[in-house]
Amino acid sequence: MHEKINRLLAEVESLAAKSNDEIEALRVRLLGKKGSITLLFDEFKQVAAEEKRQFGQKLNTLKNLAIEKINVLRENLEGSGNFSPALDASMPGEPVALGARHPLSIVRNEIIDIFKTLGYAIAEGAEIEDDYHVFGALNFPPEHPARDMQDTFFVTTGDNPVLLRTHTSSVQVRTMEHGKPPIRVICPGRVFRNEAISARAHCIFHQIEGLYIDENVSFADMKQSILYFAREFFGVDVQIRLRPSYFPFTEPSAEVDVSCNICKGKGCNICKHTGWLEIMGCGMVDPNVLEASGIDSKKYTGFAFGMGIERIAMLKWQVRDLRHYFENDVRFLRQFKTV
Ligand code: 2U9
Repeated sequence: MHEKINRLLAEVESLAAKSNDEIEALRVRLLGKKGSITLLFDEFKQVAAEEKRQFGQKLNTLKNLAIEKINVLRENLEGSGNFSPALDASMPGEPVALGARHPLSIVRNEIIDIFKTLGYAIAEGAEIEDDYHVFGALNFPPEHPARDMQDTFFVTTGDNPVLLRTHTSSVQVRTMEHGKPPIRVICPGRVFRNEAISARAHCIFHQIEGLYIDENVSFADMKQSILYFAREFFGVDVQIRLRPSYFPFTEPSAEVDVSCNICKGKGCNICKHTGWLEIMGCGMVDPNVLEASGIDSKKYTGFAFGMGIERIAMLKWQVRDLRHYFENDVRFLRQFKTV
């Protein structure tokens, strides 16, 4: 092996070439898959353990020398003017693989754009909040289960514990504290709930909530705004229905369904043969909530609504398992590429 390395060292020292093709032929002969230096590396595997260090160093020197020599030959050829570039600088470049927006961002942006046309401003706030802005100001009674460790991630304990927000409503509370009606605001953001992860639930998810407060804002205004949103998002033929519900922060409250966009209301697996899909909750802001943030509930009324972005995105694209949204598997994400 010594001899072979020495012979190749001498050969490398005296390498010469007149064209790009000759240089490439030399490279393949020495360093290609079956090149003499590459084959020596295969042979090296059989060398006795005590000799490995000595041979290894020599072999690496040989390989580096060969690479360097070939590079020098290329540079010299370029400088000599005999260079015929393999690369045609006038050719269009290699296409760059562009990324795409995450499906949750696509849906969030679409929803925001719809409410922007109705004059809503966008507000964002902190993910780590205090109990007062997440629960207290929203009329949650002290014993409400959401205030339990089993439902909410607490950062500190005490009189006004710090926690990971379970909804973006704290952003609307702070908007009310700092501003005066009319208030028309849409609040997108990440929220956290202490839930087991499954196809239908996650401990982190995304919400968009909206709040509209002014004089004479009515339940009919809310219904019409939601119908407008549903038709813009799901299509002009969509119907909505409201079912009575309960939330501590709104009274009266309702769940909103849209007619199933898959079976057009006839009944299918997606809508569980009901013809309807639940998309959001809504209601008239409870006077206690207005008063807690310094808004005169005798003068002003308002409505609010909230939806989970994952759920809306699942309905839009018939995604059956929301864990796909968090795994960042490019095979999933590529399907939402728009360019
Ligand atoms: C203030 C006053 C009222 C926000 C609202 C809902 C109804 C609602 C859920 C939808 C699915 C949460 O993501 S989800 O689990 N939300 O049903 N949210 S009304 O009401 C507010 C917010 C702020 C000051």
